[in-house]
Amino acid sequence: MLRSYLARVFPIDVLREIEGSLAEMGRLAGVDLYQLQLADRLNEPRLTQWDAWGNRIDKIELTPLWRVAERIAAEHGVVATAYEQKHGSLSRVHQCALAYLFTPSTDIYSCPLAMTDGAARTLLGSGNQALIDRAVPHLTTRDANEFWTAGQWMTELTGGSDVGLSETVAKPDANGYRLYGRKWFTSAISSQIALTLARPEGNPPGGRGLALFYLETRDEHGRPRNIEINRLKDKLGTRKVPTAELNLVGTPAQLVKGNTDGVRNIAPVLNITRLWNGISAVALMRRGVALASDYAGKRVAFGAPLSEKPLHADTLAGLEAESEAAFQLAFYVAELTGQSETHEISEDAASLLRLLTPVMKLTTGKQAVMVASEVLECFGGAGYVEDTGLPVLLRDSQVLPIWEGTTNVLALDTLRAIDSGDSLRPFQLVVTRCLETARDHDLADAVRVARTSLDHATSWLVEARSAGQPALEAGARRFALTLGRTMELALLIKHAQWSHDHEQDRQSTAAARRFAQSGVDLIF
Ligand code: MFK
Repeated sequence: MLRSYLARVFPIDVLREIEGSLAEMGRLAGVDLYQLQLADRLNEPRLTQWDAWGNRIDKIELTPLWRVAERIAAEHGVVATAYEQKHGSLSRVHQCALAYLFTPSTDIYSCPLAMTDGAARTLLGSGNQALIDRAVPHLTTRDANEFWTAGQWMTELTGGSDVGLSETVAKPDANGYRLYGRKWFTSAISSQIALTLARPEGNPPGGRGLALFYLETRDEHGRPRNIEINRLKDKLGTRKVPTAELNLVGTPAQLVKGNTDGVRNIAPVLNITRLWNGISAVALMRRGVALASDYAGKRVAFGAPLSEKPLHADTLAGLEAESEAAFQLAFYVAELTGQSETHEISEDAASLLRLLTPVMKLTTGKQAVMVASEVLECFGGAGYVEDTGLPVLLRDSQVLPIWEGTTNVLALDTLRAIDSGDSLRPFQLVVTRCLETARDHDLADAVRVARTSLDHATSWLVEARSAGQPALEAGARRFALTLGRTMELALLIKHAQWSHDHEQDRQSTAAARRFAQSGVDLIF
């Protein structure tokens, strides 16, 4: 799937240039990192709050897998590739392909990398030259000794969705600001810097009264800078991520961009991490489907391998279709993100990107949980037993619809994106263009399904708007998922036709046909 997609999207000479980096990452993920991941299964990060002499140290120790993952991520440019821009807008796609290969073997090391990427993009767009000079070279280096990761601290006791309610206060001092407050859920606390929101004293309530701050988490001796780490969160999954609950007790920080509009100014972090969320979703789905398919060829029951049993083969085909469809959408958003970063994007495509980022994140997040759950079932009881290494797939997938904006929050964001940018029109155009490429008779039914669900979503929006805000909001999730699945089907159809024409391969055609039967229109 990855090879076929890359062959469609990359010019052949560029593909030859990048292929080596991807093959090497594939080897690392399939051999070295995978072995380390299995050996690291029972390890978890540790917080030591006090030293023997009663000093508060709040030391974090990562697991061996994460320490190696950090080095490999830096050296292989899992963030840097997007900033070196050796291949213009396609550098973002190249980077996402690296992340896609890297992610399933590194137990959510994608979290600090996503934040690092988001912070680099945000700082570069902020115009704050001092912070750009200070941090961006560290965030985008390939030198593991110089590499910094970034955190994002937005969630407070008041919640992770309505961040305008944040209670952290920023008080000016001679060198900038000092922050006071409690962050209830952070990304990996092992990061060297963080972007966070706080309200400068005297500012009004709400997201506009917040400001975006940059801070460095530790001093030159490795001690936290006026930060108390109260505990690491005891989570269902993502257990290698040292997610912390902390108090800011006069933490030195600097404004990134103005002293208001923190929510707007942190939005580039949200959009980049939502892209990472989608790439992680398709990567975990791929790992699960690959394992289940492999097992089906080996496990004999009722006289034959599972792969020869029609019902089991049908179940696997459904999972394959979901993961191929999700893959096409996640990587299409990567393409648009790349075009936006190199300023090669039209106004229509920019508003489409604004719409598709939440749509893609929410659609692929739900698919990842469903696929992981089914993958475990494909192994019977073994899928439920920890030492197979399978249950973690489900636990880690379950975070994908929750963090970086829940399904419902992003469904409402989808409506906002449509209202603010007329983005449904370019959405319709892209779907229609994809469907127009299909000439293969075997794709005709799938094309009809995509057309019908696009028409239904369009007419539903008109009706729901006239029915009033409560009706519009109540249907927002079904609407957003329908948009996501419709775009997935359209992109899959386009790819299937291309693969048929250029590779004489019918796999994507089979996936498109199957996906079309799996519920694309979810609006009742
Ligand atoms: C592998 C992945 C790794 C992930 C690791 C995660 C670990 C970290 C754990 C966490 O912290 S998870 C918590 C994450 N929280 C969120 O993602 C926030 C979810 N909530 C939202 O996204 C809400 O929609 C939002 C907070 C943005 C709504 O807040 P407001 O105060 O009602 O903001 P509003 O008025 O909608 O937007 C303010 C401005 O920002 C507007 O611009 P203007 O000021 O010009 O009008 C919006 O257009 C703009 N904006 C909001 N979202 C945007 C955006 N602009 C661009 N893109 C967006 N996505």
